[in-house]
Parts: sequence; C-alpha cells; structure tokens
Amino acid sequence: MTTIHGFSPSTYTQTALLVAAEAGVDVELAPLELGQASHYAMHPFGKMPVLRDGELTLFETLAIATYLDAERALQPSDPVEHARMHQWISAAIDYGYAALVSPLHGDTPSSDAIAEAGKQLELLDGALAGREHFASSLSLADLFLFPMVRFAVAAIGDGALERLPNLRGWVGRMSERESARSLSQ
Ligand SMILES: N[C@@H](CCC(=O)N[C@@H](CS)C(=O)NCC(=O)O)C(=O)O
Repeated sequence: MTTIHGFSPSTYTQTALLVAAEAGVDVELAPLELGQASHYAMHPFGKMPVLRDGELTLFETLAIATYLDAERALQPSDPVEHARMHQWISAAIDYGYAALVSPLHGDTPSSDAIAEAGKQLELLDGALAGREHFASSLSLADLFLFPMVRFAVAAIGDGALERLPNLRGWVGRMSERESARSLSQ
C-alpha cells in the first residue's frame, strides 16, 4: 500500500490525496513526527506530504503528484495545455500558497491578508473565464489550486466568491467530485 505521510488539514497533503483519488491509486494517510529526526529522514526540508511506496520515499508535492499520476490522465497531452497546467502549478506553489494559505491561518486574519488573498482569487476568476478548468481538462493544476482556494474561502467566508462567478462555479464543480468528499476542512 502506498502511504502519504502528512496531516489532513495541510493543503499540499490534500493535493496528494486528491491526485491519488483522481488517478485511482489506493493510498493511506499516515501521520509524521513533525520536526523530529524521523521526519527529516523522509523529508530533508521538514515539510509534508511525503510519499512512501515500498523502498521509495518521495518528497515535494509535484514529484508525488506525477508519480501517482503514472498514466498521465491528469496531464493534458497537448503541448500548450500541458504548459498551461505547469504554469498554474508553478503559480500555485510560488504565489498561491503565500497569499491564499500562509497569511490566513489563525482566528482573525488581518485585513491586508484578506485583501491580498482577494486579489489572487480575482486573478484566478479571470483565468477561468470561458474555461471549466485551468487547463483543457481536469489536471494537476486544479488539484494544486483547489485546496488553497478552499482554505482561503473558509478563512474569509463565502463572500470571498460573491463577485467571482467563474471561480465560484469551479469551486462548486471541484467540491462535488468524489475525490473532494473526504477532504478535511
Ligand atoms: N514545497 C513543498 C511545500 C510543502 C509545505 O509547505 N507543506 C506545509 C503544509 S501544507 C508544511 O509542511 N508545513 C509544516 C511546516 O512548515 O512546518 C511541497 O511542494 O510539498
């Protein structure tokens, strides 16, 4: 059995779980001893998730996602759409997490943090104009962005999507997928 080490509220761990579910790979979620030697033995940067499969240990969510999606069902074959998928994965990792997750932890996020997150949500709404997904079909890009957007909306409140119909529709469609049902809040 393939194991994902992480904690269920972690958005990157959620991405790994979503990819496994969408790719049809059975995984079990197992905890890790955050910051302990056993954690650093699996992940030299002390983050989550970590995948273990027999002798294999993999860290970094994108590496884990591409391993789980071995059949490439979640990676468009068209070169432009494949590049577009990577563009949004990169944007999620480099800018999305920093605006939509990190600053919104805690009971009362600052108004600056909410405003910054709002700008990113607006940008994502624009990217979805006339599209169902961030690339031509459901791809790893959606599965990176969905937990981050979901986290931000939970932190800010449903009003966050009020004037963002494209993003609101995408969140609704993503939330209804079987893969999303088991995610923790
Ligand atoms: N570059 C890493 C980032 C992973 C990451 O930041 N995970 C967060 C949880 S969503 C984490 O491990 N936080 C715990 C910590 O920083 O101590 C990846 O893509 O997997």
